[in-house]
Amino acid sequence: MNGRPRVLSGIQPSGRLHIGNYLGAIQQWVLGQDAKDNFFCIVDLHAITVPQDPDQLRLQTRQTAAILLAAGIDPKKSTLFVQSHVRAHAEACWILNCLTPLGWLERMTQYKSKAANQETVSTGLLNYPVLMAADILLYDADEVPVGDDQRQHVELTRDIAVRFNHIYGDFFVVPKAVIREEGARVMGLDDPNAKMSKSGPARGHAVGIVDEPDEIRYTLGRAVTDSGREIQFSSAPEKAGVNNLLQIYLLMSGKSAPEVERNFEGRGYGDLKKAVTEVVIESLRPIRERYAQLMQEPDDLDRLLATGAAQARALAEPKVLGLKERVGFVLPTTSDTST
Ligand code: AQP
Repeated sequence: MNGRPRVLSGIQPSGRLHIGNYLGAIQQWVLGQDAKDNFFCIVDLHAITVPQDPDQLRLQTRQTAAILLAAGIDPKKSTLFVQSHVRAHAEACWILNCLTPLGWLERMTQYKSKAANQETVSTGLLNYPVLMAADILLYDADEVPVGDDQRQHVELTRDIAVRFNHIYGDFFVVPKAVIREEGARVMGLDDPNAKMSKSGPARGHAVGIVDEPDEIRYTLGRAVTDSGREIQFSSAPEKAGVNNLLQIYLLMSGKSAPEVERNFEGRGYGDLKKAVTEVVIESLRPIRERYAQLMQEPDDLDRLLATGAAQARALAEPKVLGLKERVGFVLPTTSDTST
């Protein structure tokens, strides 16, 4: 690790990955790769906290891996793996469940909003943040780069780590969330007051990272704006649509906020949408092309994920053994490989 901060972050293979996932998380993972010791996890155990079709989940898991690689996650610099390939995550989750007060979980806002959309709410959905704490704490991660929607879960991870350390003695690193100011919460294009989400409406809501240019034109062309004319960054609720488009433009173009505003001075919303569309299509084009190549070779993807899982296990397994030891379990003898 060479004294570099250790980073862990995850992404659910729960649907079509969108530019909110890209700008809130993946882009910062890629940009931080050289300076950090990186672990990126495709969190399939998290995905099943809401119902998933098994074949679709398998496909989405490989698609997610291919998107991350196409976006620039480099297996020589980062460990990329599938959560369920490292069983220490589920084991650590159980132990942490047993010291996490129910009330801490019941007040999680993501739980409340996701539960409201489910006919039957699984206990897994309630426990989701504890599993996320296990993901992070197993690797002694210092930093967790995420979008703003995950801020509360990282805070809870810190609380769980502090509680464990208090009861059993210093054992976990207490991590911090790393949330960029720009792109931390990309909003839905059909409703700029709701977060862009994989589980949003099928069309018009999100731009998928590997969407075809025509689909991107469709979505951004219909983006909700307002009845005014001002094209400026603004936190006013009535300007949320225009502000969202400007944020997307800023992050995709690499320009500064004053440059972006100057660029649109005296221009109308139609021009804004066209410019955002072009910059999004061109920024995502190399990712889409590389993704298509990677998806032709699923065996290569699986091999790469197997290597990542072996690297992850090298850290997670000793850590979970230490965890079991702390809470008082009799550890298996070295000849017993089943645990
Ligand atoms: N709209 C967003 N803006 C900025 N960042 C976002 N992230 C998600 N949506 C936005 C960040 O992407 C990373 C991976 O997210 P996730 O797969 O763990 O799931 P999520 O946060 O629950 O995101 P979704 O896309 O809305 O998925 P579903 O619909 O399945 O719940 C995280 O760092 C997240 O913050």
